[in-house]
Amino acid sequence: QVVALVGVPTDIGAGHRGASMGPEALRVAQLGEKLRRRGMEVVDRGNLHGPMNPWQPPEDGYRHLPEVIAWNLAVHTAIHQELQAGRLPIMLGGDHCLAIGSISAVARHCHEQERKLRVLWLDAHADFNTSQVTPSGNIHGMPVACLCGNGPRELVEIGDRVPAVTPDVFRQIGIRSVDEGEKRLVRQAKMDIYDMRHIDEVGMKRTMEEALEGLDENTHLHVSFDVDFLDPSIAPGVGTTVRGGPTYREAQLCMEMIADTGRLGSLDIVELNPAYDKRNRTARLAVELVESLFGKSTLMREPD
Ligand code: DIR
Ligand code: MN
Ligand code: MN
Ligand code: MN
Repeated sequence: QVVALVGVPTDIGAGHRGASMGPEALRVAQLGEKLRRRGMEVVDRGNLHGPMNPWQPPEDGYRHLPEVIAWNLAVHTAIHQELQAGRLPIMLGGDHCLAIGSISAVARHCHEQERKLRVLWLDAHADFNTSQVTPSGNIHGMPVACLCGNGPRELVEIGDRVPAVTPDVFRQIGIRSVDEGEKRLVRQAKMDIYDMRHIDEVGMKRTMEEALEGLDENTHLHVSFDVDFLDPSIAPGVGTTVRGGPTYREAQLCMEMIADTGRLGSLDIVELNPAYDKRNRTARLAVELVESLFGKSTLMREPD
């Protein structure tokens, strides 16, 4: 399996500047080299290009909508091309609005290959806002809603069908910040949310067993890893920290259990913001976790 790194250097959907530096921070933390050391073939496609961040206030509930559309069209094309060529794409974000482009590409690939799709959404946030309920207008708080058909036409229509996916493909893990209007929407859509209270109550092991239940050899597993999933004490380098996230060990177990499925087909690493970091430690942690996601473990373990 060949891994393709696709850098998307923009913070166009975020409420803080700096996620545009994420791709280079991950390269500096040696993401490609670490995966190569694990015996994988890695190609780095460099960075996609798109409009500058004009840093304007929201209009009609959306900040920078035309620019968000342009970036996501570029992401969709690039990620679909890698999947079609049989490679495993890793999108180096960039803010989380870019998951509209990447996951619509994965969904299209699954339709073409007649494969099932499961998306693990690792995040402090549900990212299910709409222009009606958003407290910020920031589109990085809306990608799950857009992918499910609830958003501006130009974003909802990216891909081969509308909606690109249905809510049942998602399993959201680590959630601990959902806005007031957004709570109603996630309930209406019956989103499968393993929030921090659930992880507190049953533990990460049981949570991941539940989230990974029902995968088979025909399922493509996509992981959308918003780095603010992690507790800010270990991952300060994100724009919107929310305390009470998974610890280092919980995050490692989460990644290792995903690796054990052998079904990982594509990955987003988003919201990494080196401007808020010190000594690139959050990028280095993200790379360590991605190594686990690709099968690094302490011992040679047999499945239970
Ligand atoms: C908040 C923050 N829910 C919003 N969202 C995200 O503005 O919609 N922060 N995704 O990372
Ligand atoms: Mn997010
Ligand atoms: Mn988030
Ligand atoms: Mn596939």
